[in-house]
Amino acid sequence: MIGKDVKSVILAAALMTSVAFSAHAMSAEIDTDGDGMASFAELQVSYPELTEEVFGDIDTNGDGFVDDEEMAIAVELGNLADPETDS
Ligand SMILES: [Ca+2]
Ligand SMILES: [Ca+2]
Repeated sequence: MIGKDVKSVILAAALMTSVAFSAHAMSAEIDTDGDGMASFAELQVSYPELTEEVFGDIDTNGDGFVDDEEMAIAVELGNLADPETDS
């Protein structure tokens, strides 16, 4: 199930990279459904130790999703590791 989805995720990532060329904090690895926002479940895949409490801190406008801006702020504040910096 996951293996089948990987190709479409990679395709979506390539598309998103070409379209959204501005400062794009949201990684396609996190945003697996490609809606441009990370749900708690999506974030937990990349950040298994993420708690709902921390998620609530990150989701500053409280809509239940972390958008690009909130993601960037969270990385800046150290609430989340920078997904781009994997080394
Ligand atoms: Ca999403
Ligand atoms: Ca939000």
